[in-house]
Amino acid sequence: MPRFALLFSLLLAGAALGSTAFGAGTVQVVLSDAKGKPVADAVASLTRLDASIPVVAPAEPAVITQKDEEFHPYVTPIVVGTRVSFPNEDSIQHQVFSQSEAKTFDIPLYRGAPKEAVLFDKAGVVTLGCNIHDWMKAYVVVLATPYFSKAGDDGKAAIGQLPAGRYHLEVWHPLLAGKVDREIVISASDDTTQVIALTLRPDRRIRRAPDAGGAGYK
Ligand SMILES: [Cu+2]
Repeated sequence: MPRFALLFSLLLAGAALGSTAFGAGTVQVVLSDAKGKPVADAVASLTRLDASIPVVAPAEPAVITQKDEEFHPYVTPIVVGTRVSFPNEDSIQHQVFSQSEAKTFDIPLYRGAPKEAVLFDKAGVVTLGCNIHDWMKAYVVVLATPYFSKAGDDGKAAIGQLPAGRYHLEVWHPLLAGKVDREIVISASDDTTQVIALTLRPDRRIRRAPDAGGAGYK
């Protein structure tokens, strides 16, 4: 086959399969506070603007454990339709409740594994508490997009496998003041980095467990 004909058929194949056939992009979101310190536990999510992408909930529930009178992890991002189970690994009883609009529920005091996992069927942020240990707090971030990542201690959240297109980038953190809201364009097999300085409210959580010696959080 002459070279120009081969090139032409490759172009045709590319046009027929669409841009996703040429790979997928990755966005690395680098989050810091106003002083430049990395921000852990922030959830970065990308919502496609030029196509609607369905979310598929995992068959297995996510797990938020109660241990040493705290919820672990502190922030759990999931997609709409995911169930979450709340095993209690302490020897004392805990309760779990939420009064958030995206999910209101109440699991009465229990030890061990509660009877069933809780279904999160609406997008939004759900604040969890335990009604006998009021310092116990955790967040479930329920997302209507499959493209998200939670920042580690280095403040970095990587979102991969992104088809080329226009996306709305959002960042959520329990202490975030204001909003992070940008539109970005991903080209296939392109790696892009978004560096974002977050304005955070002061962390006023104080642990009041008797064995905590009144120590605050890091
Ligand atoms: Cu508790």
